[in-house]
Amino acid sequence: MSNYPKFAVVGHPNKGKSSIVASLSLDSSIQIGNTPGTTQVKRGFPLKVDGEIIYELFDTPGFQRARRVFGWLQEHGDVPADKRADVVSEFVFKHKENEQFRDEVELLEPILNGAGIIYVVDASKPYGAEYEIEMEILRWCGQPSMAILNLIGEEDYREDWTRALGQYFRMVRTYNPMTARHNEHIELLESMAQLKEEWTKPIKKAIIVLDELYDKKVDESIDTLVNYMVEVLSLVHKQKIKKEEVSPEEKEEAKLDYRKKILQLEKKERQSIEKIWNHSEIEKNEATLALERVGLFSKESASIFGLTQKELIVSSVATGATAGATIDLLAVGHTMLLGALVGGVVGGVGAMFGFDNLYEVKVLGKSLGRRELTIGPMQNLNFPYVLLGRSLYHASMVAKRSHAVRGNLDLEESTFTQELMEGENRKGLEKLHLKLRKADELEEEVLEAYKKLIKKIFLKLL
Ligand SMILES: Nc1nc2c(ncn2[C@@H]2O[C@H](COP(=O)(O)OP(=O)(O)OP(=O)(O)O)[C@@H](O)[C@H]2O)c(=O)[nH]1
Ligand SMILES: [Mg+2]
Repeated sequence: MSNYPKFAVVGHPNKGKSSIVASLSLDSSIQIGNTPGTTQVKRGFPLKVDGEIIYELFDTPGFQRARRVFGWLQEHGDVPADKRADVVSEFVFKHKENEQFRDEVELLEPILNGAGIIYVVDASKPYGAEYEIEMEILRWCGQPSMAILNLIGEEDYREDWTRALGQYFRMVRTYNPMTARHNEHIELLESMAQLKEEWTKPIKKAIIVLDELYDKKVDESIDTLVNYMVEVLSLVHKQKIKKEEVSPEEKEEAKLDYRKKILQLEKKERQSIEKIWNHSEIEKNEATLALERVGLFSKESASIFGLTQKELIVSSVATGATAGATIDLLAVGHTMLLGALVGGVVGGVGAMFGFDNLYEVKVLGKSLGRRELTIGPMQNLNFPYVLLGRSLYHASMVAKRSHAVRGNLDLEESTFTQELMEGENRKGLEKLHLKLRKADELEEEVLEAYKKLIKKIFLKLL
């Protein structure tokens, strides 16, 4: 027998059992539904770190015929307390093929095989004595047990529930699988570690492993994000040209390719972040998809930039970056500036100060046939903050997302970037941006300082 702790998550149908399993096993593939009976068979979800299982949770169907089961147990159970689990085993053995008790057989099996009991109730609904039958059956199993109060709705009957559950379970804890974050996960594990002496050590170890894993995910996210920033900001697109001069078609084509590359890099960065946090299958909302369709600088994406018009005006004096700028952003004024950022692709206000004017198109090479057109790096002073604001917002939303949450990730609400624009932060960030804009060589210290700053901001967002 394997020696990692196991827990069976049990209870009434539709009380958030599967949601709790998803949240505690960091696995978003688990079926969760708003109609009772979503989970039909038991299934173990091991939490693996570096190939090693640190604990396993069993998702189970809800009780269906608790009263009948308990009736059977009482009928056959005129035995001392230490023999009661044997009676439950006998029940399961005798009813394995009986369709009537399929759900009870499914949920009791892992417990009889040694799993601890996590009994889940919805404490936003009033307590009712009908739950006592379920709790009695679980008590007969004789396994270490705790109850979880899940608040699915608005109301709060936790006091009544706690009084009742306290009669049956050694520990009663509140846990919200939809909003729980790393800290709450760890707190719950600390309680679970107390349930049985021989589980204390492995669960304490699991806590250490999970804490380390979390820190690693943060660091990997920062690396991913910063590498992406470096890649995009220093991006230079090159293209051969046919004649002495660049034709308008060639220029258009090159610009499109340049934009496409930026979008591809962003997409790649998003995927890497989602993979780090076990959210690879995540669907992003309409706005994000629309953004990909129309491009980074569409009007539709203005709100996702997370930048207010005021924030968009980066003082070129304060950052000492005027030299590298193609246009004086302060002189443009904020309405025009926003237009410049959002209007590039769709035209409109951006025509004059649009995307097109924010990078240089150069022709290099001496002889015909070898001549090249190059675009980039992007000269716009705000461009890095737009990228950074969007990426940090996305990364923090992914990192915070519980694995019990289904449905699209909504990135429309972004109002973030204040942090980026604050004096000290901006100065620190601008050092790297300036170098990338000028295509200067990157020093390790500048990059490290940048990472440190991004990490500080990211942690604040979590
Ligand atoms: N708002 C909110 N919804 C929750 C919470 N927990 C569960 N839900 C929702 O409640 C519904 C049932 O959740 P499940 O996790 O599938 O419940 P279950 O106990 O596994 O249900 P069965 O498998 O049918 O027995 C789903 O729609 C969940 O999204 C919660 O804490 N808050
Ligand atoms: Mg379920």
